[in-house]
Amino acid sequence: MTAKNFMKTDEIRYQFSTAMSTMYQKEVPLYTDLIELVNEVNESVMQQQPEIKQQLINTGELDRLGAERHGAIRLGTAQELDTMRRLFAVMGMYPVGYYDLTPAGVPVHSTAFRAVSTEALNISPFRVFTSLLRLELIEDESLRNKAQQALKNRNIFTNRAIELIETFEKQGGLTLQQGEEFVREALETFRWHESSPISKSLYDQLLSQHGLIADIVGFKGPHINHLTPRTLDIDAVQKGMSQRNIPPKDIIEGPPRRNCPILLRQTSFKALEEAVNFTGETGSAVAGTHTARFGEIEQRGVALTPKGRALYDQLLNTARAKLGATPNASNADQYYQLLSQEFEAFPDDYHSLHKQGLAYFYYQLNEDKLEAVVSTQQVDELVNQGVLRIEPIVYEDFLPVSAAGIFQSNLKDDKQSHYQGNSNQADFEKALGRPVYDELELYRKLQEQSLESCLNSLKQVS
Ligand code: OOG
Ligand code: NI
Repeated sequence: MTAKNFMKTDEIRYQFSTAMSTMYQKEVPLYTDLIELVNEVNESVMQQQPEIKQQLINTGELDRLGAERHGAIRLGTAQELDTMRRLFAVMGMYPVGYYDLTPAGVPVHSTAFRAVSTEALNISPFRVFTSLLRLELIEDESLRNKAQQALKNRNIFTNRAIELIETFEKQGGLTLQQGEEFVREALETFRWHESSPISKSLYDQLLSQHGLIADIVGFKGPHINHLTPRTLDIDAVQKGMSQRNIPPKDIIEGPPRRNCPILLRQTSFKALEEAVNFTGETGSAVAGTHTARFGEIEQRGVALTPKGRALYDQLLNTARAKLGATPNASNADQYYQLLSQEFEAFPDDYHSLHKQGLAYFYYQLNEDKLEAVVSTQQVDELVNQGVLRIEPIVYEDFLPVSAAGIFQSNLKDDKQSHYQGNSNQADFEKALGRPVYDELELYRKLQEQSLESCLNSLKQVS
């Protein structure tokens, strides 16, 4: 079989993300309302601010705007994570970044599986925030053992999905028919289950440790716990949710509202309380409920350099320290005010962000300026003369403080927990079976490649 007979991994990812969205909309109808709201807001932003639409055209993002979504899952064992890595590779998704959530009282560490090239991202930007439970942080030994046993008893992948992963690895690809079958089989892993294989009493014990532990150990599989469309105006969506009876989370996570969005702002609607039957060893069902699944919205902005990220972290931490509490409904106004005050120190126009080395940009040639050629190779000079245009490289990843806020607002029991564990990227990568990509390195390369290609074209002109 030759490579050209294989279904493109980008196409498999595209189909998978569409199938996932359809499934989740059936499972959580409120999510459909959210998508409608987001589409309306995006349309109106592009009508009122044509420059934003033009920017999306220049960076190739316009066509993917409506398809833009991420999801999240939580896994229980190293073995599950390792197989999940192989499953995502079939769809051209690779682990990028390491996020330690334990300092924020959430006993997991995480990565995001996503496409890595601009081209592939523009075909389908679908990504999955994937967390691994740190069972070693449960101090109660007997409970830890019970949790371990429950995880050992489950197999989250269908046999056919595993066969198709192996076929992919052996052949170097899947045929169209195999690819479509793979999408159906892989989807099974992410489905919601109304019955829990553990007893209600074990579930309650796990829940009293941490809502997340109950969510992972209590179910047959890692149900997708949210999907997230991308909006161009998250404040408008936050307001719109209340008007449509979609109950929003109290706080928008991330940076404040700005003219030039940076990184990522996120909010969600609160998780549903859903009926679950707990079966346990006895096999007779006991009725209960579980709270885990929600819908989220994200507004993405320009990716920051290490220098920009350090400034972001510093300003965010200062604002939160001044607030002196976890942001919530009762201090929201004060929190936003502190945040805006602190972020006055963060330049809010693309040229300053570029000049000060705070953010990553694509360089593009302004074709109409090429006649006035060009006696310099100085990048800043070329930008000043308008020969090179800068376009923001959108941030494709996540933020640990924001992620912790999203986790916490959607757990049944949102008491603050404290864990002693050290951040441990090496352990995570051992479980994963390979190192994660460094996201900053990926952005730096995109910027560098775009510059090289501009300078090459300029050489040819002059
Ligand atoms: C993941 C929460 C993190 C995000 O967008 O930051 C996340 C989870 O709740 O499993 O999805
Ligand atoms: Ni999310």
